[in-house]
Amino acid sequence: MQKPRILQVGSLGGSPGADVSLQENHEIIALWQAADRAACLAQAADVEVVVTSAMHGCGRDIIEQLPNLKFICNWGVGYDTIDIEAANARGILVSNTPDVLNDCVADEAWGLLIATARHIAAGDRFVRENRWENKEGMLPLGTRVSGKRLGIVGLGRIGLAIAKRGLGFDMQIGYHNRNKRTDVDYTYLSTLVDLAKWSDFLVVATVGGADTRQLVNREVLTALGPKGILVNIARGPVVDETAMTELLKSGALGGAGLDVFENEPKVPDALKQLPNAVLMPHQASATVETREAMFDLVKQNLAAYFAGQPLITPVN
Ligand code: 8YV
Repeated sequence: MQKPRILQVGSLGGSPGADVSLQENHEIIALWQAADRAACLAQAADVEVVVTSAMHGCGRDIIEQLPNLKFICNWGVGYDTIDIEAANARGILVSNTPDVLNDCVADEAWGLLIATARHIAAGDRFVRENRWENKEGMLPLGTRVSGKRLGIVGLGRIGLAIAKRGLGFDMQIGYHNRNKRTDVDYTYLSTLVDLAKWSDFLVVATVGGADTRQLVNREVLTALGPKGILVNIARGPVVDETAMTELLKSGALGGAGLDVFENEPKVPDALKQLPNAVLMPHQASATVETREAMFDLVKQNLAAYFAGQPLITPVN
């Protein structure tokens, strides 16, 4: 039997064995390996299915080149890099990988929070560079985490997992969503500035995309203040990166633990030079277990589509 043809926008190398596994059951047209992108898309004109990731996305340029496209299967929960409007206009189905990554993303948010508050990355450098042994002073004192106020921007599935961990640290939990949730009794702040003023730690866990672009702006960051710490495990463009860098540099913002950036993998040099920022290369879901589970969902959604069944985790 002929294998179904799929256009793969980018490698799923972050799930070990995923690219090979896809090739075993499908005829893969690998857009990211093509020297001539236009020619590759022309060759893929008959495909019904695109596999992509949050990083590689599937923009209007791709969608418009594929007249038979019926399904975009995304490896990742965030689909801000997929043109959902263009997909909806043509009735193209989209799936993502929700829930399976909530715990690991929340764990990493907490790793960044504690690493920033307690100078863990700076301390590691201090020891390795022999500055401790050479008695070059000491690290500055850290900020207490336990018992403080944890503010969450976007109390969705990942936000809830972050909040739950905060309870273990005896923290008060506050959040801002477009609407107050009725199923939790955490403190709801109706504006982001009020949440930032209230918070000792502000964790960004909202979806990306046009609606949340620069949501965490200069005013919000200023309200978080010189003792406040920002953590972002959502999407870089949700935070005004220029304002954040300036405020971190001047001390008007206390610290930042960042997994995501505005123009990945480019991180501004000014940010790299700041001792009060802890930087990670977009790794929040990057554990063996979670990446396996994410690819599993990709396979399940593909199998459901090719069997004419409803998708397991549809987006639209
Ligand atoms: C991945 C992510 O690193 O799920 C998401 O939305 O951002 C991450 O889990 C991403 O899919 C890699 O492109």
